Amino acid sequence: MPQKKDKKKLKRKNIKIRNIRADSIDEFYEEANIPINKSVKKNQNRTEKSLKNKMQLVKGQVIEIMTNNYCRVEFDGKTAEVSLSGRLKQLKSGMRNILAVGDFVNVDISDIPRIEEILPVKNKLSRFMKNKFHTEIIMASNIDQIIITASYRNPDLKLGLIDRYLCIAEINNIKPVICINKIDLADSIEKVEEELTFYRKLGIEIVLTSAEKNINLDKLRDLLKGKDSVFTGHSGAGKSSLINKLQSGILQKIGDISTVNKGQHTTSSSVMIKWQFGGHLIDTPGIKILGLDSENKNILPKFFPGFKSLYPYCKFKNCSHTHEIGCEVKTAVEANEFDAERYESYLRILESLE
Ligand SMILES: Nc1nc2c(ncn2[C@@H]2O[C@H](COP(=O)(O)OP(=O)(O)OP(=O)(O)O)[C@@H](O)[C@H]2O)c(=O)[nH]1
Ligand SMILES: [Mg+2]
Ligand SMILES: [Zn+2]
Repeated sequence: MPQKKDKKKLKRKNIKIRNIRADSIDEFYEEANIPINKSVKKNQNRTEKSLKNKMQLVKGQVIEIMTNNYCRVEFDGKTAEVSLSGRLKQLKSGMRNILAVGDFVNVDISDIPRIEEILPVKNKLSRFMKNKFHTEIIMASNIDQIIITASYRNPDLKLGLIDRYLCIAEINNIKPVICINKIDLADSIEKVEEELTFYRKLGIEIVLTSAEKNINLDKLRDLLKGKDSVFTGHSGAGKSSLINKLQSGILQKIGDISTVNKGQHTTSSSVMIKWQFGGHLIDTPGIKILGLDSENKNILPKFFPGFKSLYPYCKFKNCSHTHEIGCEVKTAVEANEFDAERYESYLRILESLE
């Protein structure tokens, strides 16, 4: 039994205990140089064998986490409460949060439905507990897009905030959509467009809406159709108003679910709700505190909007675009080829992560 010794080894090597998912379990064991527990391996083989024999697997998506071992899965156009297979439970022991809302899974429906496999994720949004292990909590995975919502007036549009959310989207490999709401309070749309030139040039999807005056809600709906989306943005931007206008009652539904299961939620209370027009709204309470943290500081020079086409030409590979010589970003700013205000916004964000 190597576990005890290996735990020490882990400590010595100072390997971060992170969230390990079923699809990466073999990699984890290899990385940490731990021989895979024989009984786990045996079980795995046994499961694989019976898998071939009598299982009837269908692909589904986790839309709500109920308890540690139960979640709600959508498959074949319906939803069902499903438990983890014994093998996955075994892998899970000692690890938190093996499942997240948005995970695609293979469910065996030959008997009482059970999750047999968690499929690799394309992206995820996490937050980290402020404990010594910096434990990762996955709020949602397989997110198609993040709707960055900001009001044009009341409160006034702050592009610096949009920059921050764009960095988060880029770092997490999620497509961003900028939604400028309360457009009814703008004197001229041309003026609004002028303020957004930088983002338009980068090819970022932008929609100007008014939840109050029903402006461009059909455009927003078209963007959401068939996709799994997260709404984020400052308080008072109009997220709830927009969502309610798109589908009245949908937010109450979220409220119901989170109250009913209060106390049972051990990992996360994120939920996915179906839009009538197709796709899902991912509601995750953690989204309100979604932010950049100091760990992102080193990668920001590669993820700030618009830097992708410039930083490969900087003289230094790890250029921070602040003081280095031969910096392509600074050269572009000086030549008026890169928006100076956005560059300043970058410097402010960088500074805030000190
Ligand atoms: N003029 C105008 N007011 C709006 C519009 N959309 C929302 N509001 C108002 O803005 C305020 C805030 O809207 P909410 O929908 O609650 O904002 P939110 O983004 O959900 O805010 P949090 O839940 O705190 O994050 C409300 O008083 C809305 O009536 C709009 O398009 N135009
Ligand atoms: Mg709200
Ligand atoms: Zn540079």
